[in-house]
Amino acid sequence: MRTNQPQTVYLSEYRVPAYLVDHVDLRFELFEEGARVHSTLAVRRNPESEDTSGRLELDGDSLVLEGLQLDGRDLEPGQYENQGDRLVIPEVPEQFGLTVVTWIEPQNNTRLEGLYKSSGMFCTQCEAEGFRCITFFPDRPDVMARFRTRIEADRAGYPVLLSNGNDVERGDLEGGRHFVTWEDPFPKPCYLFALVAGDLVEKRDSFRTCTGREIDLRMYVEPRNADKCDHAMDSLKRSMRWDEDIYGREYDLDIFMIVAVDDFNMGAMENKGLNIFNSSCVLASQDTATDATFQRIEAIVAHEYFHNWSGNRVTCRDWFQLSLKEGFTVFRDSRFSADMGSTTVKRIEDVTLLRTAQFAEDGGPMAHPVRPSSYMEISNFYTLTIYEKGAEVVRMIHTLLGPDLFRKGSDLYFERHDGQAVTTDDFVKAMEDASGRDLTRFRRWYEQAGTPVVTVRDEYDEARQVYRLDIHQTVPDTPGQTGKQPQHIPFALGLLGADGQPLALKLVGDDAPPAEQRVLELTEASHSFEFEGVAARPVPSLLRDFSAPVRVDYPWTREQLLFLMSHDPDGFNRWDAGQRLAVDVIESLVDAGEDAEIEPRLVSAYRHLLTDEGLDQALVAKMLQLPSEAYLIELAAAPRVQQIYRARTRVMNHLAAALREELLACYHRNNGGAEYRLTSDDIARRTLRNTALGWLLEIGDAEGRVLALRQFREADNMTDRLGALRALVNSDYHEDREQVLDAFYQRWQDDPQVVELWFSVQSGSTRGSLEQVRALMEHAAFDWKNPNKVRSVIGVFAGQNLAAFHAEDGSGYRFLAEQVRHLDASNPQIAARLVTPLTRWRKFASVHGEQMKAALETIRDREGLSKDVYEVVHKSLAG
Ligand code: B3K
Ligand code: ZN
Repeated sequence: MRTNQPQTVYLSEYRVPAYLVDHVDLRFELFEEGARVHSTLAVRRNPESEDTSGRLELDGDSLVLEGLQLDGRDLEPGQYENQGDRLVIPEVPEQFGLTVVTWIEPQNNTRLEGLYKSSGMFCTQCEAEGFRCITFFPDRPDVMARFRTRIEADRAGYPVLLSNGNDVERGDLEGGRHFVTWEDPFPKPCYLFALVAGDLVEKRDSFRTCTGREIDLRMYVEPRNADKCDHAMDSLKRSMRWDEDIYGREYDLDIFMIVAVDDFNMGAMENKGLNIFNSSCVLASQDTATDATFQRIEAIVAHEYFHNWSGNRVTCRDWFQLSLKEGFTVFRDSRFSADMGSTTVKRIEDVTLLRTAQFAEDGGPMAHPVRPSSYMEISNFYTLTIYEKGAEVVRMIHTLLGPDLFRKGSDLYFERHDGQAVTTDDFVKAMEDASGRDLTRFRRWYEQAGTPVVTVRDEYDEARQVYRLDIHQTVPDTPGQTGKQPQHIPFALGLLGADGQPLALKLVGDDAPPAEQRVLELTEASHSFEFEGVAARPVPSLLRDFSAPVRVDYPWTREQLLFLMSHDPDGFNRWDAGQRLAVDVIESLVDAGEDAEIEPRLVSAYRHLLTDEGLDQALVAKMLQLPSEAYLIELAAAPRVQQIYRARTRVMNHLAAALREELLACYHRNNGGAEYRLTSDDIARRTLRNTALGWLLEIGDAEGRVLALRQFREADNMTDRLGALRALVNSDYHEDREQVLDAFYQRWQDDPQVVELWFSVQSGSTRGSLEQVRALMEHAAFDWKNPNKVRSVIGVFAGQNLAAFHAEDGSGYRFLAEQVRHLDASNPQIAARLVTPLTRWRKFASVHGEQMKAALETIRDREGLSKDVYEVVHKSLAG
C-alpha cells in the first residue's frame, strides 16, 4: 500500500508565480545511454506577486542534477536544496540568469512523459507536467517564455532534429555528430515545448494564408509510412482555411510541422509549430485505414491546429482552466467536421459519446465540474467532462448569442488575451462584453458537476387552443457538491401537428413573430410556457439538435416516437426518437420471458428505413444502429448486464430475421464497384452495407456468409475488409473466423495500426471470451510498452465486450485489476485510464458491485501505487 498520500491541489490556493522566466536557452546532448540538458533561464521577480521572500522554487521529476550556476557562478551545496521533485534556492536576486544541467535517461522512460524514445527516435510530451522530467523549471502554464533550443546528436542515427519555431542555425560537430538550433519567437508555457530527433522522411506542402503569406507545411514519419501522409496534410490545409474563414484566425509562424510517433499516451499534442501525433491518429491510406479512422484523423489534425489560437496564443492560467482550451477547441473541431461532412451525423456522434460516456462520468465517483476546484494528479482530468461537456458549454453560448455575436465574442477574446494565460471566466466575460448578454447564471455550468435532469409535462386546453409545457430542472448531487442551483439551459423545441407539419409557435404574452422552432431559456427551477393558437394536441419535439447536455424526462408514447421518427424536421431528433423507441423495446424485454412479443412497429419502422431510398442515407445508416449496451447500461438505474445483453441481442436477431430480404437488398444496392471516395454519401453506403452484413451474420445467414467471405477477399479498402472480418468474427462460423483472422494477420502484420484493428475486432467481439483476450496478450505483436496495443486489447475488452467483462463469476473485473496493477509500474497515466470501468461499481447490482469493489481494493493495496491510480481508486472507493 502507498504510505504517503498524494497532495491535493486547490484552485482556491492559486497564487501568481513569484518569478517569471523571459527566456529559456536549451541545449540537448542526445546519446544512446542518456541525454544531458543544459538550460539557461533569464529570471526576474514577478512584480505582481506578494511573495517577497527571495526564494525560488523549481519543479523537477526523476532528474540527476549535474550543475547549477547563478549569474555564471557555481552554487555551493549549502546555497540550494535538491528535494527531488523540487529545487529550492532560498535567496535569489530580483533578476538573474540561472543555468541548470541535468542528466536524464529517455531510453528508460516508460511513462512517456518528458523526453523519451519511441521506435528509436527521441520525442517529447510535456503537457501537463512533463517538462519537469527534462529540467528543473517553474512548470506551470502562467510562466511564458521565449525558447531557443539547440539539439546535438549523432548525424547518422538522427538526421532530423526538430523543435518549436524556426531553424536558425545548423552544422557539424566532432565524432559524426551534428546540431540544429531552433528559435520560437512566441512566448509560451513549457508544456508546449517539443523536441524530436530521428531518422525520418519529410513530406512537404505549403499553404497561402489570407494575407498572402506562404507557410511551409512538413510532415515527418518513419520511411515505411511515407505513403500515408496525404490525408493528414489535406486535413491540415482545410483546417487552416476554415479557421481563417470562420474565426478570422491566421497561422503565425512560417513553418508548421507534424510528426508521427508510435508510442504515445493520447491522440496528439499541439506543441507550438511542432504537433506530435500518435501514429494511429495521423497515418492513413485507403488500404490500411477505415472511414472512421480517416474522419478521426481529420478531426484531430484540425483540433491540434486550432489550438494554435485556442490554447497556444491564448493559454490557460492554471490547470483548473483546462477546459478553456479543450472545451473551446473541441467545439471548434466539431463544427469543422460538421462543415466537412454531415452536420446531423456529426451531432449524432458527438451526442452518442456524451450521453454514453460523459453522462456516466458525471454520475460516477470522479464527477467534477467543467472547471474543477481540486485535483491530485492533473493527468486524470483530461476527461470527457473537460473536453466534451466543455465543448457543449461553449456550444450553448453559441446558441444563446447566435453566430454573429459569438464571433464578435471570440474576436474580442483573442484580441484581449493574445499572449496571455487566462481563465474560463475571462472567456465568458469576453462573450458577455461583446454581446451585451448577462451570463452570470450561465457560469454555473462551469462550477456545478452533474447532468441536469429536465422534466417536461404538457397539457392541451382545447377550449383555449393553448398548449402548455411545464418544465422543471434539477441538478443531481455529486461527490462533494450538494444542493445545486438551477442552470441556464437553452432548450430548443418545435411542435408538430397531426399531419406531421410543424406548427408556427406563438408564446402567450410574447411579441416575437411566430416561428417553427424556438429556443426557450430555462434559468429557474420551474417554468411554464403557453403556446396559443394550437388547433389540436401537438407532438412536441424537445431539445432539438440536443441544445443542452441534459437528460430529458418526458412520457413519450411509442406512437409519438414513431411519429417523430418519420416527421420531425430536426434530423437529430428523428434519430433520437428511433433510439428512444429501441431503448423502450429492449428495456421492456429485460424482465420478460423468452417468448414475449417484440414490438412489431419497430420492425416496420426499420423496414421503412431499409427500403425508402428517398431518405437521407447517412442518417439512415445511423438510425439502423441499435443503442449500444454501454448506453443501455448508462440509462439503467441498477443495470443487469447479462439480461440487457440478451434482450438487445434478441431484438437484433429478431430484426435481422424479419428483414432478411431487405438487408440483402440493402447490401447489394450499396455494393457498387465505384472508386473509393470519402464523401458522406460513400461513407454512408459502406456503413449501410457493412451493417447489413453484420446483421445477416448475426443470425448465421448462409448467403450473408458467402457475401462476407467474398467481400473480405475482394475489398479494395480497409473499411470493407474490416467490415467483413468483423461480421465473420462476430458470427458462429468458427472455422471461417479463424481463417480470416489468420489471413488478415499474415497480410498486415508489419503495419502496427492495422494490427491494432485486428486486436480490437477480437477483444471487442461478444463472441470472444476472456481466455481469448489473454491469448492476445501472449501474441508476439502485443507490447506492454505501446499504449495503443494496451488499449486495443485490454481497454476494448473492458469497454466493449461488456457481457464478458461483467461475467457472473467476476473474472473480468479481476482480469482488469491484474492488468492495472501490472501497468501502473511502467505507465501510470494509461493504468489510471484503464481503471475507469471499475470505478462505476456502485451502480451495479449487489453481487457485481461487490466484485468490482473487491477488484478495486486489490489495486488500492498494491505497493508503490502511482499518484494517478491512487487518486482514481481512492475516490472511487470513498464514501
Ligand atoms: N492537449 C493534449 C492533451 C495532453 C494530455 C496530457 N496528459 C491533446 C489535445 O487535447 O489536443
Ligand atoms: Zn486539445
